[in-house]
Amino acid sequence: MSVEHLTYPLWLRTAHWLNVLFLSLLARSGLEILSAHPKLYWNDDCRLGSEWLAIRPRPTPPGELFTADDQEQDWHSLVALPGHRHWDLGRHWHFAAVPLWILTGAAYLALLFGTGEWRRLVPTSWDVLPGAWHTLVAYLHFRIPDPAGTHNPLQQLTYFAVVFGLAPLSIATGAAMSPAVAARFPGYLRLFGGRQAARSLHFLSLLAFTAFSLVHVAMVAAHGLGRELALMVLGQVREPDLARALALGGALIGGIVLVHVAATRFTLRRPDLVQDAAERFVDPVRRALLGRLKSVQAYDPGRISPYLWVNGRPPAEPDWLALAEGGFQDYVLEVGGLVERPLRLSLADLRALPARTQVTLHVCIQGWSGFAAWTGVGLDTLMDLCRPLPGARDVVFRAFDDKGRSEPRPKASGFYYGTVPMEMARHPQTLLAYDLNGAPLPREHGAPLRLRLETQYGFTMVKYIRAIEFVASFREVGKGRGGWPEDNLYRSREASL
Ligand SMILES: Nc1nc2c(c(=O)[nH]1)N[C@H]1C(S)=C(S)[C@@H](COP(=O)(O)O)O[C@H]1N2
Ligand SMILES: [Mo]
Repeated sequence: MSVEHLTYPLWLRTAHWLNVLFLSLLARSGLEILSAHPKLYWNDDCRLGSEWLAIRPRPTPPGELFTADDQEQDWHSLVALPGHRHWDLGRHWHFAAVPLWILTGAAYLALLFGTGEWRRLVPTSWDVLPGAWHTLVAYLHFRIPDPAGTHNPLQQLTYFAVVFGLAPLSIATGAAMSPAVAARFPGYLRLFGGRQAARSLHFLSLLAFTAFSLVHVAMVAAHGLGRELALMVLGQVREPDLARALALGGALIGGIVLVHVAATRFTLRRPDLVQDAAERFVDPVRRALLGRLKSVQAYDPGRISPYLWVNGRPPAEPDWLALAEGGFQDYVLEVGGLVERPLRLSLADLRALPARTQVTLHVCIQGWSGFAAWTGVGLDTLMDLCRPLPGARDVVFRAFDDKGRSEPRPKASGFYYGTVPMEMARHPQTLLAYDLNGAPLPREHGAPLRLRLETQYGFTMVKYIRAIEFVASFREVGKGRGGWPEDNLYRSREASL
């Protein structure tokens, strides 16, 4: 096929430029998410020092309690969307772009196979392999093989690998990072060698996409910027059109840059509106896909991680400190709100109720994970005792820690809390845990009582529980976003992915 005959239909060109837009948004917001815990592992325990990649690692001050929040980094808006420790907001962009990118890809594939265009992309003969080799050798000798504009064998093979290998891999590994998917389909994680391996592969696919894009742009330049841009914006190469192609191509790239700049500035200026938009348009998609999954995790006790990371330092409040000094002998859990029978339970009362133990994978929204055995009372057992009224739709878990006082470098202050929809409160593995790995909860892991929600990210599992309250809606609690991180860090209450 000579260059005069190579034409790109409008839908193909549209898909190409949408792909550039969404992939670049995914890359920058993905890096923002990585800045929350810029370490990559192959083991799901995230053993200290076992990371294969640590970006700009910092030494930890000796003697201090070491928590995951200390690992967070401030990355520049040039690489991360929006940058500057706003990975909660970066997540909103990431999960807004994911469905749009996948829809673009699905439409592209449908049209590709519907129109016969696929012949240009899918190799139909093994000759493509030696052909690709010869093309590569030619490039390495700085010779431009074949008439410019046609898909040479190397180009065909590369595009094929990107569309049918790299893109599905990044989607599949992205899905594997969902705690809900991991909880419902533990076998799916094994496909990748675990959650951290999936996370590592997800990052490596970003590197592969970046390498592809750089080489792709270099090739476009090498083959003649004007001609190639004409193909990519006008669909065909005709000499008189070259100037117009350059202008149009420049405008498209400028438009994409403008979207990035506007998205970054708007997010930093009006994070509340970005959170609103995510609540309205992004969270319902995640909830519809993942919200109903129930955890079936039952890992072997042999899998328990030697070290479980800590996030959220113990309360600095005098009441909790006094209770801790007394071994929580005087601790009373208050259960109230919209219930038939309010309860006041000591730790001994809780331990007298039927107990459950589960070995599960804890997944923090920042990226790290770890296996642990949790023992406690099923929340359903407690609900059978207090009998929530029909109007109760959400359960509030209030904690002892005021984050403004418990953390050395707090992002915000106020008492930690979380809310759980009634349905999830009844999940078989929803647990009020008082033991970790067979011993009473250590202080830093939430003594004397903490929540386990095995399909959700760690931040939903309130530690240092002071009281439980049944309410008509989480909207009437705090600032109405569903929890302390949601109220103060613009995080989504949707914690399945
Ligand atoms: N009260 C309270 N609960 C909390 C937090 C906190 O800061 N305060 N941090 C949350 C986060 S972000 C995570 S990942 C888990 C960490 O549990 P761990 O420290 O036992 O590993 O607790 C969650 N529960
Ligand atoms: Mo977390």
